[in-house]
Amino acid sequence: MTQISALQQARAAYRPKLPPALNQGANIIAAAGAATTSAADCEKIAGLFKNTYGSPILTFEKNAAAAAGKALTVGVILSGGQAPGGHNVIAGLFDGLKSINSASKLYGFLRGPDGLIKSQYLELTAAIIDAYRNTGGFDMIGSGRTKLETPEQFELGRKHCAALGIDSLVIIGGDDSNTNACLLAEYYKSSGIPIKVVGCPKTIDGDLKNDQIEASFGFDTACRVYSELIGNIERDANSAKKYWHFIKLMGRSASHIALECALQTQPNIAIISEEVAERKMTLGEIVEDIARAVVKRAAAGNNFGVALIPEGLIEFIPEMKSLIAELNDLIAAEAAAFGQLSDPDEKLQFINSHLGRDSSFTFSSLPRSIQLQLCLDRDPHGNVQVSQIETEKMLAEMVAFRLKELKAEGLYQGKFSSQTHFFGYEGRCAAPSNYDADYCYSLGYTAAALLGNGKTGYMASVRNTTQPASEWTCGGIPITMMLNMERRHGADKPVIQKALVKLDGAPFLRFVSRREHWAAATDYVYPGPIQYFGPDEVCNQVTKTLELERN
Ligand code: FBP
Repeated sequence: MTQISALQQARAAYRPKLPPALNQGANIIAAAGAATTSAADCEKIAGLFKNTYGSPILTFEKNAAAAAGKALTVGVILSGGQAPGGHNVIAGLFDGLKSINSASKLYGFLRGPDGLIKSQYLELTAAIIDAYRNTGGFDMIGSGRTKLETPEQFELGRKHCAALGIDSLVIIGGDDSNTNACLLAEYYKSSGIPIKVVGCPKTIDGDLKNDQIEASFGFDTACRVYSELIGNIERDANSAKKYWHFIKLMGRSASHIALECALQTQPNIAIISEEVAERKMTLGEIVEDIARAVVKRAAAGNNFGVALIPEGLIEFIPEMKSLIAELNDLIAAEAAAFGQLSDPDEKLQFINSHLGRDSSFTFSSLPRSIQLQLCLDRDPHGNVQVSQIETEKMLAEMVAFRLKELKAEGLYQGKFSSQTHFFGYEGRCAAPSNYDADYCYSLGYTAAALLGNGKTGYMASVRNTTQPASEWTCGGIPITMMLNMERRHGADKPVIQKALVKLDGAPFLRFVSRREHWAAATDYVYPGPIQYFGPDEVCNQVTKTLELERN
């Protein structure tokens, strides 16, 4: 980085806040609670994690700074999609380790778990860390989606850590990466390998949270970026009064981002995938609901509006879910024959002729562009890459078609013209909000304190974050406590329970209580850009989701 922006320069000087327990440094003794159990399937999980199961919740309490602790040599890995604040986790970890003993060292494994497996790393010095404080992105060391899950990979990890003298690993990732951190911790402990493993909760999707983990980092900033953009579009829609905007929002599976953005911006429509699944809605019913809202607004002279669509929607519509499952199996089973086809029409014909009756019917009802997107390459786990499916275009097209029918029946007299957008990558690397800057730095610092205590199989936890940082608490949650057994790729596997939107939760209920009004009225809220400096109510607010969930 030869030139940095004025904002980045000013933000470099920002000193993230820490929970009071850590203000004197990370060399602090943890208070342990009672033994814990897993989220479900206790017997099976206990059997799989004989050495790490049942560890107590740990809390760091404010006490006098202890004398210097043992120097630690730690490796850090960024895993999965980018999320604002990742650099601050590393900065907090670095500062925490140095506060324990100035001779502590931190290595960053490059491009995610691959860096550990291939022994590609960078020693993180104070100069490197300083250049990235309070910045967005994961470019300090890069990230990757390789899954760390096999004993062969664990062995390579051991070998490469031993070569660098690494005694501990910090894995910054989502539910899958933290599940794997737990497997790794168990493997090393059961094999008598003295490498400790600690995780940190990351993902803009907001679906790694539970009673102990209040939020995954990055959600706050990403939602603020999207809400700014949605607000701008709402204002444009209300100025020009001629477009319906269909906006798809990231979130691989859960609709937390769409819900939070709806609460922040009050659009006319927001679809929540979890509700679609619960009500077993068909694609036709979703289209009908949107068309009805368009008709109603048109009758009041408003031929414009804004609709939010969660990225993961398609997999929550029962008929689409079956179709996608069938397509995944078909494309895997017929990979050779399917791979030979280059002509799109031949591909579609091949798929249609191999699908069962119901799926073939659903497939045929989709616009051609979506049919082709559903046939694109799968991700490394054999799943459809939902961010590549243009659900927003599909819905806009299907609503337009339905409105034509209604017009022909004399039931609609308005004008319908649509614009489509997808907001995802725009928010994943934004400079972290004050919340994420503080939260992430505290998570990294807490991870250092856990390692200073010689703990393994824990996730760093910082709590009470709806209050000022002076009231935050921190500690470690045994990852086994978050596990349950789920069917994955034909086998029962221990995984961290993914937190979907709860339909009886306060954020969704607030949305439900307001959505009819928002659909008919034009009651938009324009949040504007993230503010880093200024009054508390402008720059130090928590997300509506967190506020509603915790208060
Ligand atoms: P993580 O769960 O790894 O944090 O990633 C989340 C996410 O941003 C999703 O919202 C999105 O579907 C996906 O990553 C996109 O993945 P990619 O970066 O590989 O395109």
